[in-house]
Amino acid sequence: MSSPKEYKLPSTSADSAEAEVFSLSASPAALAAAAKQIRRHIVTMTGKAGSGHPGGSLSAVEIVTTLYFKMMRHKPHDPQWPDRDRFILSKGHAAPLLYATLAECGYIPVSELLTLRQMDSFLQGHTDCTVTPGVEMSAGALGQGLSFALGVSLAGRLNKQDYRVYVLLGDGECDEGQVWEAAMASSHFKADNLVAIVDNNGQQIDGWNRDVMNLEPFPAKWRAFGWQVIEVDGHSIPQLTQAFKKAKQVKGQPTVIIAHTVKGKGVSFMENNPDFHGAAPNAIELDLALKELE
Ligand SMILES: Cc1ncc(C[n+]2csc(CCOP(=O)(O)OP(=O)(O)O)c2C)c(N)n1
Repeated sequence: MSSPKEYKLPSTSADSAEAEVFSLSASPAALAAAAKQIRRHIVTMTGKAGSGHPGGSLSAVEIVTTLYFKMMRHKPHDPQWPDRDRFILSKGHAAPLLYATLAECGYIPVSELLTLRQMDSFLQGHTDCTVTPGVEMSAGALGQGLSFALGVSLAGRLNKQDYRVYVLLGDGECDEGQVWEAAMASSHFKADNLVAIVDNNGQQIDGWNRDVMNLEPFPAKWRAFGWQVIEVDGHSIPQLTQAFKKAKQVKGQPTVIIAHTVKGKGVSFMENNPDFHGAAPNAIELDLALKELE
């Protein structure tokens, strides 16, 4: 059986010194267009693959769009640039969201998105940092990303680098004890270059969090663990932008942005529908979804 091979950018790509730091004329209209295009990719990729996780990918589109298209310092043609800001996807099942964003930024060809979950593809169902440029951590087993992100943040401090570390967690993922061990350690070590964003869509694999494992009082828990807490509408790019800017001013403690979102956002019949946590749209549903996303 063959296994996925690492994708390398064509050799024309510039080296670290020459490659440009990504920038988009980040007008509200450009950001909204990028978000919509990413949503179209998510439903198309999962629909063509016949499997995948559209719901929790769609809920975090504005969070990831704001980071990659507005807030983060990064070079798509030099994914290993040492000074890049890091984005760590802890909820690794939202891989379609990350792949679509990386493609829209130019890390990988857009055409490759249709190979999602195929045997030899470098775009597997859960992220694999050994084969996909721009993916910082292999993920899929929930609960590990915040620990990893803290390590990356402390490495930056030790190496006297000023990059920032952003890690996206699911709210259901916060049922994992390891998240809270990492939360405790992050404030102990005063990791103020670390920002956790919780995609607070209220649902997980089996339905509503309040029925499976109640997380409330959620903001108070983070505060008790020593974090600066900011709550936003996770579909508002202006609110997310403000929150990321505010987090940069925080000294001596890490910041968590609790982003209130809707699972399946953007496609009416997927919104708040746990059936689309881990199931792809069929051909008719894909057609309907793309019409809604025109
Ligand atoms: C350690 C671990 N346990 C269970 C799973 C199975 N699983 C995949 S997604 C998921 C629900 C995650 O919920 P949440 O973090 O809220 O993600 P979202 O709703 O945003 O997709 C679960 C339990 C897993 N991937 N890893």
